[in-house]
Amino acid sequence: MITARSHVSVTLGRSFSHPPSAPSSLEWDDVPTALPSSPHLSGTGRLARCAHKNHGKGRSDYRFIENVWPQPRIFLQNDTDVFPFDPNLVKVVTAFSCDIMTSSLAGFSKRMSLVLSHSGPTKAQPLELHVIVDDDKCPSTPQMGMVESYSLSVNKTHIVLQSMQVWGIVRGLESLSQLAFPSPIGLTMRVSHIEDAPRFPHRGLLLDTSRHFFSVRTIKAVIDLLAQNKFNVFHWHLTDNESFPFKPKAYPEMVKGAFDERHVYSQEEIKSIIAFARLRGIRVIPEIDTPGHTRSWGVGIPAITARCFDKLGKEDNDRAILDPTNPLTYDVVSALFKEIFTLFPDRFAHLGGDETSFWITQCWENNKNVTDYMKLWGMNTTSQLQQHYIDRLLNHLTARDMPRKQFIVWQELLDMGMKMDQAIGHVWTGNTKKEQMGNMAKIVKGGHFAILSSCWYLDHISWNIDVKEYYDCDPQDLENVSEMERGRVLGGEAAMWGEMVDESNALPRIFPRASAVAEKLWSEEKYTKSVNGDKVWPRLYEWSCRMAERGFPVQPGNGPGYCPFEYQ
Ligand code: CP6
Repeated sequence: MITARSHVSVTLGRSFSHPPSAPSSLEWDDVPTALPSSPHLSGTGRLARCAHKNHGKGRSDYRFIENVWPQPRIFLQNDTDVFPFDPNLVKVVTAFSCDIMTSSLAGFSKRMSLVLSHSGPTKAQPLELHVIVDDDKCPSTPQMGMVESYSLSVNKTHIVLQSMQVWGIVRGLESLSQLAFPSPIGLTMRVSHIEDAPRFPHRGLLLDTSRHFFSVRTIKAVIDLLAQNKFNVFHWHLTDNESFPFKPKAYPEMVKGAFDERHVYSQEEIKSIIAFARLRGIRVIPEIDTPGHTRSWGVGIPAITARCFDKLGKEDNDRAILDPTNPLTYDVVSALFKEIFTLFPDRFAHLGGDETSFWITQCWENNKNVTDYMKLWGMNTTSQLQQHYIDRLLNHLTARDMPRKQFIVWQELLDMGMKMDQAIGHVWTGNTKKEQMGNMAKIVKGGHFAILSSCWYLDHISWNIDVKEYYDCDPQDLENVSEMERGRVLGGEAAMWGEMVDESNALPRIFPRASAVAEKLWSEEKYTKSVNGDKVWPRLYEWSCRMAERGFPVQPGNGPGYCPFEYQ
């Protein structure tokens, strides 16, 4: 199985000293080896042990679920086949050399050492981890279409992890880290075989850094958790009405739109976030939302936002849409996009375009300067004016000196009949599942690729966790669409709008709820459709405990319980 190229061996992790004895709430007869043995597909048999009615024991049971999150496509295990594992005794054997792999191995080792410190000493044997990557290249950046599939075989003497590209290795190491669990015999690993591949190529989280500012540290923690959940897109909603946390080199006065000078992302910080995300196989897609949602733009350069008036002609100072009549608007927008397109290496960029209608009425229809401009250009409707704005914008964004990008826009731009060839539609509206799916269908029937967010609003909270509803929503449950149209669904994004979250609560609000979305977008359609609130409960509880144990402040999975090692 190992390729014939010359192999490099490195020892994983530094030497590690165990605490004398780690606390354990387990009884001996609870040890996994006491469980019935029969090879089976995970997600069936043993999950029943963790019936959620058993609230008293609930969370501690997580050690006995053969959980990998999200659920792998093929996952074979034998209940009794476990062995003591020590990350410090793992020798990595590979012919592949790439910082992405090295960094993932280091992350794996760090996480394992942490769990080891909770497990007490093990009597582990040395073991070889063979990493096989078919494609020699060390990619400069993750992109749409990257290969994330992998196969993983684990036994007492060898672990073999294989993928076409390094991205599959990154995903496979996440799975491997979840096959290990603390037990009375110390850190324990399961003999397993996994064949895995994502269902959708676009699996993201939107984070809004305009309504509240998030530190670089918190953004990196979010990105690390995204990778642990096998997401692959961080959609950065960078600017909006409330603040403009960026200082363009071409128009530095725009930074006046930030909350204050401390609440700004420098180019260096953005680069460091992108580099951090790259090592985890996470694409960073920037969104600069125009022409609406731009109140903060006018703080630095008032002339580029349109003046607004009510029906009686009284001025309303809520200037939150760009002035499409001012040539300076296009200069600023194109200079800003040029910087953003250069800074962010992803081939996709999000252009926003949402919720313009209110401001179009107030600030375009009731603004004499704007209506005069429309007459001059022979335009009868503000819809034509918005199309005019888009055409002029696209002219700049596709100019020769601009980095080439594939554009994503919010759905209503396409719904309003705006012509934007090749744009990907991002669906965010719909009060019912029927409406949401109808909106998806409209986009793909119009010949566009589509991304779904409507069902996965992390800012909408209820007394319990909303995962059941998250599972009930499937991006491809479309009526009256052809197979080709159905194939235009690229995936989806959980959306963390920033009004109600800041540094203190964003992480627990995102996870583990976004983990349900991660599974919906990664795992097989048949599996995620079979998952209901009851069925997912023990797995999600285990997974939330694992993230907590790894040092992330995630909220409880759902219902009462405890983790053997809670976040602190
Ligand atoms: N901000 C921006 C928002 C929303 C959108 N765009 C939004 C509005 C209502 C709901 C969810 C999100 N807060 N810029 C729409 C895409 Cl329910």
